[in-house]
Amino acid sequence: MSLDNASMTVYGDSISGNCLKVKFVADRLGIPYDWVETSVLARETRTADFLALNPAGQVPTVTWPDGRVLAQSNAIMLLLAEGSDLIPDDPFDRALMYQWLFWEQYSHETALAVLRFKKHYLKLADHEIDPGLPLRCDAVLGLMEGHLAPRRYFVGEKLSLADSALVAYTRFAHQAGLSLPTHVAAWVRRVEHELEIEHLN
Ligand SMILES: N[C@@H](CCC(=O)N[C@@H](CS)C(=O)NCC(=O)O)C(=O)O
Repeated sequence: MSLDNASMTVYGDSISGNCLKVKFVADRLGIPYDWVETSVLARETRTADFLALNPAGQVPTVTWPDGRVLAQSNAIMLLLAEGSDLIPDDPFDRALMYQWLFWEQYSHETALAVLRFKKHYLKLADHEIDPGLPLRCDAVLGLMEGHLAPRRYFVGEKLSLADSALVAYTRFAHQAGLSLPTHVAAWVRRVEHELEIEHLN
């Protein structure tokens, strides 16, 4: 499929880091798209029309005029970035990028994004939140800090999809009541600058 001549539609919620990942990569690579704002809080991902598109009822979901549909933020980013400098040429560096993408989904997003949602959007008090969740966030940020202390990017000393994915919820950490360690904070600014996205706090 050529992405050049088939314009895509992104069903996304602007408050969602997973959706913003798709925007970051498409904008960076100059890939045109129509953005259809789809609110999770308003349950627009649970309408019959949306579920017909993506039975998982989740954004981001991307469609093309020929009827193709693709979900999962990291799968979408990987498709958009195919052949670009956001995916390392070296096979081992590429595998490291996948390593961080899988970690992002399994360990990072499930901690930082969930804590942010509970605190910032559901307005839950601390005593209503599983005490293990902030601890998992601290562990995630500690691991990132250790990795970034001697380097500027997650893989191969240049921006890759690993950075685009991990920055998405890390830059919202203040909304989860978390403060970023030094090297993580500097990396967020660096990646925001490279992707030309605004700094939030
Ligand atoms: N692993 C998926 C997660 C997608 C996801 O959880 N999306 C949320 C918004 S961030 C959603 O659509 N939630 C609505 C729902 O589950 O009802 C991805 O990376 O795209």
